[in-house]
Amino acid sequence: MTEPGRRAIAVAFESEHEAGTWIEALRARLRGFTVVSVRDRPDPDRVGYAVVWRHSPGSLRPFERLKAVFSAGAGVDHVLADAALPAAVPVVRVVDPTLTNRMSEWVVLHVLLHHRQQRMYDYQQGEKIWAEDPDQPVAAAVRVGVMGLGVLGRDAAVKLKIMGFDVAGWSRSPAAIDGVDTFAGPAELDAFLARTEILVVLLPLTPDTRGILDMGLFTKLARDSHFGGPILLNAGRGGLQNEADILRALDEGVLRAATLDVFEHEPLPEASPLWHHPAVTITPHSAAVSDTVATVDYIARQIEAHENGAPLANTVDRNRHY
Ligand code: OXD
Repeated sequence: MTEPGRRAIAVAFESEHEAGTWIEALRARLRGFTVVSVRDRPDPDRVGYAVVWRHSPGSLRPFERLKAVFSAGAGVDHVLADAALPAAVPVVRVVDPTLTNRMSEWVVLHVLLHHRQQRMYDYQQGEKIWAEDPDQPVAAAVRVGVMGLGVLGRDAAVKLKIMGFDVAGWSRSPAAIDGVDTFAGPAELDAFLARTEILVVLLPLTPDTRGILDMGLFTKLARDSHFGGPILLNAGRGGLQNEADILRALDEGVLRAATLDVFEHEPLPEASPLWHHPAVTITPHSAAVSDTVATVDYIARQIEAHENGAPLANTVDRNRHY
C-alpha cells in the first residue's frame, strides 16, 4: 500500500500542453491521487508514480521514492535514455488494444498499398489512364517479414496472415506464432531477410538495434521480389534506420520503395530529400498514437492493482532495453 503521504503522481512530458491534457485525464480517473506536472515541483516525498513522455533527462531525479515510471506510449527508449533514472525503479510500457490495433491497421494498410500498387493507380487517375496491372500477384505468393515480435509485431503478423500473405517473423529470442515462420537471433537474421520482399519493422530501439536498417541489411533482402525490388516499412523508431542508406538503396535499386512513419529527427526536417522522393511514403509518426483515455485507464488500473499488492504488468527488462 502507498502510505497516504505518497499518493502523488508526477507527469513529465516534453510538451507542457500535452502534459496538461494527461494531468486532467489522470485527475479525473484517479481521484484519490494528486496529479502534478514535474515543472510544478511536487514534494518528492509524496510522489509514488511518474507518467512520462520524452521527459527531460534528470527531471525525475528528486523523486527517490518512486514505485514505478509509466511510459505514455508503447516505446520505452525515451525513458531509458535518461541516465539519471534510478536503477531500481520499474519502468512500465503501455500495452493497450487500441494502440495495438492502430499499429496493425497502419501495417496492413501500407503493405496492401504496395501489394495492390495503389500509388501507381493514384498516378494513373491523375493522368486519366485506364490500365490494369496484368501481373498483380496473389497475397499468398508475397513474402512479408515482420522484424520485432513484441505485442505490436505479433498482432501485425497475425493480421497480415489473415489477409493471406506468406508471413515470417524475426525476433531476438525465439517466438512462436501460429501459421507464421519464425526466425530468432543474429544467426537466423540472414535467412529471414533472404525470404522477405516486404519488410515491416516494429523493433524496439536498443543499443543492438540502433542503425540496423542500413545498406548491409537491405542488400540481404529477397532479390526475386514481385515488385521489382524489396520494400521497407518502418514504424518502430527512427533511430533504427540510416536515412542516407535508404535513399541510396532506393536510387540504386537495392530497395524498390519505403514507407516510413518514424525518422532520425522528428519532425522530419524540411530539407530532407525523403519528403519528395517518388518511392517514399511518409506518415508523421502517426501509425499508433496513444489514445489518452484508454492509456490513462490502463495506467490507473495498474496503479490501483499495485496499491492492492499486485505486481506491475508489462515491465521493461532494463538489461535488454525493452
Ligand atoms: C509509442 C509511439 O511508443 O507512439 O507509443 O511512438
